[in-house]
Amino acid sequence: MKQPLRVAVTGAAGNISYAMLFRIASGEMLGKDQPVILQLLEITPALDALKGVVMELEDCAFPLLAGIVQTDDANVAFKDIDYALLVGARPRGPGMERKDLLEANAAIFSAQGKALNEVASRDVKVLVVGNPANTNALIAQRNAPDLDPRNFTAMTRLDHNRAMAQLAGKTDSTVNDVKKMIIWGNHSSTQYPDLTACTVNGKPALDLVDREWYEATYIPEVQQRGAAIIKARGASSAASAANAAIAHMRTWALGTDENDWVSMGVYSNGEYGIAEGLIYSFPCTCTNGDWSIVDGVDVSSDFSKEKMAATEQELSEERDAVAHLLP
Ligand code: NAX
Repeated sequence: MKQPLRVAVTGAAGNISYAMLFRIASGEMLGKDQPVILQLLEITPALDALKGVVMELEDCAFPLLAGIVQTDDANVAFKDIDYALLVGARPRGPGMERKDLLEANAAIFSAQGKALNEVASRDVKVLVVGNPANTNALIAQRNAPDLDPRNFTAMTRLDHNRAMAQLAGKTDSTVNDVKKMIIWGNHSSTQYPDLTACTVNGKPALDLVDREWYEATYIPEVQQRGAAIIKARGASSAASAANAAIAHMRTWALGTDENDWVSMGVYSNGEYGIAEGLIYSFPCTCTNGDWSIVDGVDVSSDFSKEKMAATEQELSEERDAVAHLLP
C-alpha cells in the first residue's frame, strides 16, 4: 500500500464539500490505490456541523481513508499537506459591494497563503474554488513567497465542463466526442468559452454550429450557467462544482488524456499576451504532476482578442482593488 497523502479542504462543512469529501475519501481524486488523510478546516461556529460530516465519513468505513483532522486553525489544517482545496469563502451578504467581497476574501486568503507558506509540503498543489476564485488564488500565492507560484491554481473546470455539455447537446453528440475546449480568463461572467480549436468527433466545432448561436446564445449561456442553476435550484452549484474540483486535481496529479487538454486558472508568465502574474484560465496539459499552458492556439481573430482582453481587464481590476493587501 502507498503512503497516505494529506489533503486539506477548507469550508469543509459547506455544500460543495459535502458533495466532495466522500468522493476524495473513496479514491476518486488521487486513485483507487492511494490512501488519503483529510485535514478539514472550518470557522469556529461551523465546527459542530463539521463534526457531523466527520461522523458520516467515519461511517462510510472507506478503506482508503487513513485519518481525519478537524480544526479551525489553518496551521493545523495545512500541516504537511500535499493537496489543498480552498473552498471556504465569504459569500456576498446583503448590501455588500463587490469591493467589500473582494476585501473580505482577501483577508481570508492572505491568512491561508501565509499558513500554507509556513507549514504545507513544499510541493503542495493548491486549488482555489471559493469566489472570486482567480483573485483569491492570486492573494494566497502572493502571501506564500517560499512556494512556487505554479502551485496555486483557480477552478475553471466547471465552466469547461459546462461548455462541453452545452456543445455536446447542440451537436447531438456526447461529451466524449468533444475535445480541446477552452475557457479563457476569469471564473466570472467575463470568461471566454472559445470554440476556435474545439472539435466534435474530429470535426471543427465552428463548422457544426452557426456563428450567431455561438456568439449570442452559447457564450452567454456558459457564462451565466451558475446564475441559471441558482434560479432553478434555489442554491448554487454544489455537486457539479465538487465534481469539477475533483477532476481538476485528478488531472493535475495523474495527467491529461492524449490529444486533449483542460482549462485551469494558472499563473501567467505573459503567455498569449496576458499580463504576467495574473491567475488566468488557459488551456493546459498535465504530465508528471505538473501543468503547462498549451502553446500555439489561434487567438488572432478580433473576436478572440476582444473577449480575452475583457476578462483580463476584469482580473486586473480585481487585483488592483486588493493591491493594498498584497505583499
Ligand atoms: P457554503 O456557504 O455552503 O460553504 C462554505 C463554507 O465555508 C461554510 O461552511 C463556511 O463556514 C466556510 N468558511 C467560510 N470562511 C471560512 C474560512 N475563513 N475558513 C474555512 N472555512 C470557511 O458554500 P459552497 O456552496 O460550498 O461554496 C463555496 C464557495 O465556492 C463559494 O465561494 C462559491 O462562490 C464558490 N463556487 C465556486 C465555483 C467555481 O467554479 N470556482 C462554482 C461553485 C461555487 O459557486
